[in-house]
Amino acid sequence: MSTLKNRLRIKIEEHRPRTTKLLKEYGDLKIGEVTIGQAINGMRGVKGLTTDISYLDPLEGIRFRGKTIPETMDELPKPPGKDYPYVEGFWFFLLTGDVPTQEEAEEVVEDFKKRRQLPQYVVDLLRGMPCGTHPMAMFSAAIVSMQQESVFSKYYDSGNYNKMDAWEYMYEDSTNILARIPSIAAYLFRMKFKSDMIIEPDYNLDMGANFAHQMGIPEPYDDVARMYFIIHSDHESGNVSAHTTHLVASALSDAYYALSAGINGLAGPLHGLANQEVLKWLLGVMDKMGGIDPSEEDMKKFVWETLNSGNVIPGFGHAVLRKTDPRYTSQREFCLKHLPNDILFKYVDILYKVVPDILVEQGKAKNPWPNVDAQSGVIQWFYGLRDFDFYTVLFGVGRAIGVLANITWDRALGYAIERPKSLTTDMLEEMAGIKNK
Ligand code: HAX
Repeated sequence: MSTLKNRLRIKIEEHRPRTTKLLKEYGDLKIGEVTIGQAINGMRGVKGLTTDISYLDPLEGIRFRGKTIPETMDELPKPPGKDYPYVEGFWFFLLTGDVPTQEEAEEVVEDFKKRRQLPQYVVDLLRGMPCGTHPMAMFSAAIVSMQQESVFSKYYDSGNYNKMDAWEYMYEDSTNILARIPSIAAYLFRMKFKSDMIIEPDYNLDMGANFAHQMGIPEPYDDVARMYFIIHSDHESGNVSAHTTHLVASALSDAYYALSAGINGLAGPLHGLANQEVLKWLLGVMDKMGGIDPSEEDMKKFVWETLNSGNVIPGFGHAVLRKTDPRYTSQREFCLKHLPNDILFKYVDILYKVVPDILVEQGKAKNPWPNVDAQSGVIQWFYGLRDFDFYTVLFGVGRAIGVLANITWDRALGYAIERPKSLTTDMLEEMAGIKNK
């Protein structure tokens, strides 16, 4: 058994009594209440999920297994000479909560290489889809097409299904999926947007480097890939992609079904697709301002005009966060190092300087600070990814790491099938005392 799987087994055995005790002895303890507003408006803030993989603090931002993004980037093992950690080592970290040693991370890198090969039927499927198909639909279809390989599903059907061992099969499916999806993403990118000039995988490379290789983009895009996949991996379990994956897996659907469903949620413009919307807006701003180095005064004027015409400033604000998104900061630091003179980055930089004060003065947004999407597209654009429709696929590769770690733990802890209760509008009116008025 691999070091990772063995460590995970130990962690699961250590953790199980905690969940059992909470359920048995404190199961009726109230941890919150629900208002009519929450029942109608997307259950915002309702405390109804448990995960130990990540936690989103409104002021500190995301913590993966208790560590901030800078701590994660700093402490995890990196390929020699690189600035960002192995994605495979990050997978070890999300699953176990332990920072792997260099050797442990590299063992996972080797394991992923063995699982990387794409089945021919996935290639055939991608090639057979109508040319107008959105890359997210192709990505999702490719993932679910591999469901026939699910060892979890076969185990469930074997007649020997044991709740205590189910996580092992979920882990195997999840690892197989993760090892393959960067190649699926790169394949569909080259097929759709690079005249079908496919680049075969390099089995000597780690996930980040192989992704850059298959995309056909030179260094430091390998580090861009590592950073991008890590920062987009997890954001608690209530967001649409994480929650959907968890919900589908709660019916004991396997990881292929569950992740494909989560990816479909990520494709929505209010979720993952927002990153391309921000970049489109930014290019529009640049166009309107003549593509020249903008002055702060000109930018302030433009921002006020945008707000006064009833529009929001894309890339700013957040439903939970109340400070600059650390995922924004991480990408900003990369830009300052690698593309400080890029004109698009200069626009982002100047917006960072002027927008928060203006939003505070306007007094509407609860969070005047930038979110992850204000930066994401700029780096990809700089490295030649000019096809907006592909951006959310990149997000999806990253998001898979977090949600697959979550559903592996869901099975380890035997989380139940999800089944919240619905009420009718009549019932809500009755509770509000306005029925028949
Ligand atoms: N520009 C102008 N006004 C803004 C604003 C912004 N960037 N952000 C919020 N507001 C306004 C809202 O429109 C709302 O106005 P009304 O009362 O007139 O409806 C008011 O401030 C209060 O909103 P809020 O409570 O601060 O924000 P929400 O939780 O409702 O929404 C959003 C969070 C991210 C959707 C919001 O800030 C927004 O629209 N931002 C711009 C679009 C954007 O950046 N989307 C990417 C989100 C990235 C993400 O969440 N990734 O996970």
